[in-house]
Amino acid sequence: MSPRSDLGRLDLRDRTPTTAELRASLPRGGVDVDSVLHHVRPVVEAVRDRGADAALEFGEKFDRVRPDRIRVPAEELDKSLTGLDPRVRDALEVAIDRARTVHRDQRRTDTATEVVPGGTVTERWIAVDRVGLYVPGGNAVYPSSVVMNVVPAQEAGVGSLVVTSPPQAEFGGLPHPTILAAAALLGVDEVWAVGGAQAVALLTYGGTDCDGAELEPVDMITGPGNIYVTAAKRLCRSLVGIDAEAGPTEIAILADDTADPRHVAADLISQAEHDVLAASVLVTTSEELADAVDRAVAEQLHTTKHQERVATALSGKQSGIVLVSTIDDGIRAVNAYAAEHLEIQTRDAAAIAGKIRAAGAIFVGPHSPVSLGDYCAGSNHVLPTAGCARHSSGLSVQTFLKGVHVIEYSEDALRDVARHVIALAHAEDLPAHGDAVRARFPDSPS
Ligand code: HSO
Ligand code: ZN
Repeated sequence: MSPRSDLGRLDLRDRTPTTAELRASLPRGGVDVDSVLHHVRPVVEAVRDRGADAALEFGEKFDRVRPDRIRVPAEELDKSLTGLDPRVRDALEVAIDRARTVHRDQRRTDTATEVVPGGTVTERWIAVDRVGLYVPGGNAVYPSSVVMNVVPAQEAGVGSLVVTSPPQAEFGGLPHPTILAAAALLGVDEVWAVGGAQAVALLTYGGTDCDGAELEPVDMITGPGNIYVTAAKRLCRSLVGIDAEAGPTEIAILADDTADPRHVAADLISQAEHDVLAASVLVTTSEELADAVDRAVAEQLHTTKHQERVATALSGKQSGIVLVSTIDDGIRAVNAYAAEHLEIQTRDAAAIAGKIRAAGAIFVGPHSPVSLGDYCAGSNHVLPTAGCARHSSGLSVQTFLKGVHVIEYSEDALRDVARHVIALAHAEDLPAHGDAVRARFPDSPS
């Protein structure tokens, strides 16, 4: 018999834990962003005070590279497309196309409600004017994340987009060519070669490139990054909008005895490949499946490329196998966990999926692995982590829209409701509020 993997086990079959107990006992990691704020604050302040010069100095210190110019020249974007592997180009085009199809459908339409005759409230959806998309460099080269950030922003109608990604010494101080190519395929022509906390600060405050070109500040910053990038976003969030803070990736799989253990193992490994802190959790009613997955993980670990990283992630406290007595207990467990990605590999998977109340995205049935959603399902892969799926959604067109109420009342409609406004103003001891209405009807009895 093959050996077992290092996945820990939690047996809940003899208990019915409360939601609080589930949250406390289910495997989960965590990143302490607060602990690096004191390193990041001086970086943000220096870029605020000295702009691009400071950003370049920090790049030289941390990334050991100083690009000639922060703004990537247009010819470099063109060149990146010429050099792109045609299979990767095809795949990116499919990913972009499917993401557009889904995100185009998300666009909300304005709604005009006639509250009373002559009194309307219209909700108008207005796109954020200028958005900065952070794309990490280094080990993680994710052109797919460029797609997942740019497409919803474009479909929302964001007029001005800048992609920023760390300069790479091996590419002559430019961001990774695949990142440039993804931006070019998406029609983004403004790319900055700057990374880390200094990139977030530069997006927030703006600056001037070495050759005098303006780096305009943005209204909102989205995109994943390391702990320093996240800390910088936290520090800048009063000045710019940010997306949710992305923690290490997570996959939870709810499975019964009908699931194929090799597929479950492969899917757990697939997300563990991202990061030593990634979480891979199997919740199952079947001890046989748990044992078989354990063996399959041990077997597949031998051949997977990022073996060490995966093994560390799977043996960490954030990963493991949870045994439950019934599928309803399993549903309660995964709802309490609120995973970034949740796969349902059970009988009647669609019906079980309908009972899920908290997950960043739900992958239903045996042919919907998370990797499909990472690249080519059409869904977005920027999703809430660390249990935030209890209250938040992934990136969508909606992220880049602001709902603005437009209020228009006629004289009669205002007269009709005036006494109620005055009564409430009086109840709140804000009589000037009432006076503002009364002033419009000087002849009416109060
Ligand atoms: N699973 C990651 C996204 C990703 N996977 C990018 C591959 N590339 C977080 O949802
Ligand atoms: Zn992934």
